[in-house]
Amino acid sequence: MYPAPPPAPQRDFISVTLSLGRGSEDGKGWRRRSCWRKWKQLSRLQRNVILLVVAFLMLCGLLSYISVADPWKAVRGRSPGEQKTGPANPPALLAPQKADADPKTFPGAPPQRPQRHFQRGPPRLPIQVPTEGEKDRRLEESRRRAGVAGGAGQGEHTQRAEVGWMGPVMGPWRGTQHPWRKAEAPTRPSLQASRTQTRPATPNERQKAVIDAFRHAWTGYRKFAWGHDELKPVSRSFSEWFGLGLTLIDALDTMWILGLKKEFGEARKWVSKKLQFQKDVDVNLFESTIRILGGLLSAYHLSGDALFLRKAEDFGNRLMPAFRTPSKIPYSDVNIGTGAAHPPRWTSDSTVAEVTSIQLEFRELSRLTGLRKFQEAAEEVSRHIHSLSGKKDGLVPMFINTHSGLFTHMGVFTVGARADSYYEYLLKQWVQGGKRETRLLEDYIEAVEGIKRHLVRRSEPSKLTFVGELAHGQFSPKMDHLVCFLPGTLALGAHHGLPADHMELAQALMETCYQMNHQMETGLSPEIVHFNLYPQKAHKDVQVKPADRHNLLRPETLESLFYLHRFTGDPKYQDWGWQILQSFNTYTRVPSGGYSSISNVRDPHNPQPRDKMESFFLGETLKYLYLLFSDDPDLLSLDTYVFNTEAHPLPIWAPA
Ligand code: DMJ
Repeated sequence: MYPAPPPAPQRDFISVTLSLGRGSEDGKGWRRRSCWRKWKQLSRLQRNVILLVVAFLMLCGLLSYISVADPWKAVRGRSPGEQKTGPANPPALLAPQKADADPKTFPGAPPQRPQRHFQRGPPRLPIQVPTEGEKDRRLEESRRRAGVAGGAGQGEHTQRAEVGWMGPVMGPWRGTQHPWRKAEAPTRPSLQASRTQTRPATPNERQKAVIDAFRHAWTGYRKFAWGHDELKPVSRSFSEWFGLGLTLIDALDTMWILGLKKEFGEARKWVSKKLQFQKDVDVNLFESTIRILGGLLSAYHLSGDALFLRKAEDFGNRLMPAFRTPSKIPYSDVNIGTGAAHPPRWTSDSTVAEVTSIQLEFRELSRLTGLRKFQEAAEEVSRHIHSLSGKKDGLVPMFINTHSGLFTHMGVFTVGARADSYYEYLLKQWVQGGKRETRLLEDYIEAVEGIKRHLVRRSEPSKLTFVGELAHGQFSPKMDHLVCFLPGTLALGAHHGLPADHMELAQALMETCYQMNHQMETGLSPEIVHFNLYPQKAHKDVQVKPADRHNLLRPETLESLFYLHRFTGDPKYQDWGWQILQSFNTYTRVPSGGYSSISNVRDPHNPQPRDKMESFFLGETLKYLYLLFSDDPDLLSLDTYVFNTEAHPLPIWAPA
């Protein structure tokens, strides 16, 4: 018995049998039949299904051809080098040429032909109405992605700059204005036009020596501290402060200016792939603003690469909780991961210099993003301090309380640590804003008068002009090396039309700062000096206490030499800077890579390396040296740029 046959399967599909090939046994019969007859034998439904399938397959083929062909075309269009590395920002990185050559080949190498690589950057920044909602943020972000690199149709709300062979040259300004600023007069966010730079950088011998020094420092950082905050060159390791690659970010624009294309590209890649701010870490508001925010903004302006602006905006947002205090005077520290902000453990005070030296960066961040909150928070602080009592002829105390908003530790006045960049930023904000904010100018001029009246004296026997300190009416002839920023700032003010005696004071102080280096056995200034006030035999003008003998590779003397040389053209300033560079090379250069701060500038036989290379050595010291040795006033023109207190150039906004 066979089991009953299974029921016929229900057909819920159409069977299409395509007989496109046959066995050899019936091949003859198949060939005799024409395709057409076979096609006719099919039902209408079967024919339609076949047509549909064929059409679908053709469509798929077409689409996959398009998606493969486009990138292929793009790859074939690039240079071999670019095909290999996938350039992060090809136009920008084309710019630096000459300095990228091996420094050893410089002396005898034939001069390269000038090359012109004009780029556009930062191109057509979208200026938008600030938006708070997430939907708008996303819209803004996508617009920025598309638009910062060249969003069309921005009309008059665009800015444009040309990036030349080495850094940008702001092109003819097309007048931008934030919608939210339209009603406000003082600071129209637009850039001054400047002369277009038509020549490439051909570093002179001294600039090549700076490039060599930078490369040596960078080699150490790259080998032993890559991605960490600071190099410890002697122990060939690193130290962390914020854990944000501080040296790398601080050095970005220096690499651009020095023409170090390869190094810049590598660092850019790190920023793109590794730098992230979602971290449970406390940062100091001031230090991270001037180094990280300033560094990113400047890298953005020079390279035109929107990556840096995105990072800057992200970072700026994370700093904002610091301003949430009863007085709106920000706390010194903020956790960029959690948003928790707080004063230092031992006090609820903030340092006056710190809370008044973040404005250039926050204002520029607002101008670029169209988000007014950054500028408002920072300007609220300076407005508050403008109207605060407790100053002495424009001089400010060193501390301010975050709860009461009042100055504390009254009666002590210095232009050194804790107050220095308050004075610097009064002038520089006025310059940045197109010289329209008279409140800032008045405060600055008053402060310079206060400095002259209360703090400036002359030493004996050489009559060096110096800036001392005042404590409760008592003058102290103590001067921090930090004060050596002042000659440069005074000269900058004079250049921008302030009284000529500011320039005279600048030149006198410059001589003193040089002597603070020159009179030391290593040729490097100590951290603090005391000047002799009494004409006694065998007393020297400059005296150093044992605890003050260290040198941290600071930039201030070189910073001022740069300004003084720029405005006077006197080559002696370059010669003085050259001497200091020699001293850095002799006493602080570590053979395996990097430079180290030292503990004793008075002992050339044992300067006692401290095993630390501060990020500002690359961010400031070497940058100012390189600029000092340039005889080209258009290289980062001081009519186009204002340098923040960490030497990061930011554009000057044009007057309305
Ligand atoms: C830098 O971080 C800045 O220049 C700041 O204004 C003062 N201290 C260092 C350099 O000395």
